[in-house]
Amino acid sequence: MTASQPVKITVTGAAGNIAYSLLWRITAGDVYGKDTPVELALLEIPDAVGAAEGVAMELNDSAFPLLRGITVTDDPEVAFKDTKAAFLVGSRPRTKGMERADLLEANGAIFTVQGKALNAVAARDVRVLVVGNPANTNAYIAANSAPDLDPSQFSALMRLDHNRTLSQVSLKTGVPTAELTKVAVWGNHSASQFPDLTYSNAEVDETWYKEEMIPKVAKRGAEIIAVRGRSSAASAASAAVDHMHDWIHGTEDWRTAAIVSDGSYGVDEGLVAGFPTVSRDGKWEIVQGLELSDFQKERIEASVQELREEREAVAHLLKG
Ligand code: NAX
Repeated sequence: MTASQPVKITVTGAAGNIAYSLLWRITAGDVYGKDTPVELALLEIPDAVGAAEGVAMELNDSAFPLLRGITVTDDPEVAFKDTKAAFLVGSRPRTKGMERADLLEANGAIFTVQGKALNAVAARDVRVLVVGNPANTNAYIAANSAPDLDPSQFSALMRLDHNRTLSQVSLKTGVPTAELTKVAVWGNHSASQFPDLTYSNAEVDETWYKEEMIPKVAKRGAEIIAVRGRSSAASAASAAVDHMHDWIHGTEDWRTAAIVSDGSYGVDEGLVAGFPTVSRDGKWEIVQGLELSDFQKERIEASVQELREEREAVAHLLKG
């Protein structure tokens, strides 16, 4: 890609909290690099298009050297036309009294439409990262609504869980996050997730790891809401940037990405689950050949079972 050709990047939920941080990081060049100009498409629901236009005004006011244009729209086919990277952040939040099944249903409707639109108009090598919850199952729905794209082009954000794990270990041991290796988070982006230190170089006490760290990381989203009064936003945006950056540029060490399973480690083929992965040649690859203990198998199976139940709850949306 030459410096004069901008890359089109789409962000949905553009008037929301996460986008307010994410868009600035993208436009600063933190995803594609400081020499790649960007053209942004901001997708919102009709009621929030006005607010997204305000976000676009502020982005323009930031005078980013790499910014080549912004489209604000409520039409997925406009937003995804020729896009190379889609951050699907917007989703229907869980409101008081809403059952998980209703949440899955409401989001299923959003992600079938967006998957179909990506299938129809996005660049053929588009990379899709679903951030909006329930992220894994929303990515599963989008991937299954896009038959002309490869399942490997769809992923869900579990890098925040990965980063939270690195951070907890670093705070406990004093070892900087960049020096910690082979950390991964398996399963669903939910309280059932399994942050796994089995292969890492972290020197921590087993009781702390199993009884304090795992639940702390798995429930960190709720803790942030309790303390900050609002859900994680800048840290989620930062993780989304890390995920897309590494997907494009590659990694040496392991990262966690929720990707479409090929059946590895007993995770049903087709489910979108967090795995230990590396990014090579522009693709996420599941780290192979790991021996799993009974403890690991149990934890992974519990989270995968939740993903199976979510798949079951949305199956009717994908018929026909
Ligand atoms: P906000 O409620 O601030 O913003 C969401 C925005 O999405 C709103 O402006 C809304 O109008 C828009 N939206 C809704 N439906 C849309 C559609 N069909 N097309 C386009 N836009 C649409 O939420 P925010 O704090 O930004 O969080 C966004 C999502 O990220 C939520 O689902 C949240 O649960 C999820 N998260 C996921 C994380 C992860 O690690 N995977 C962590 C952070 C966050 O909890």
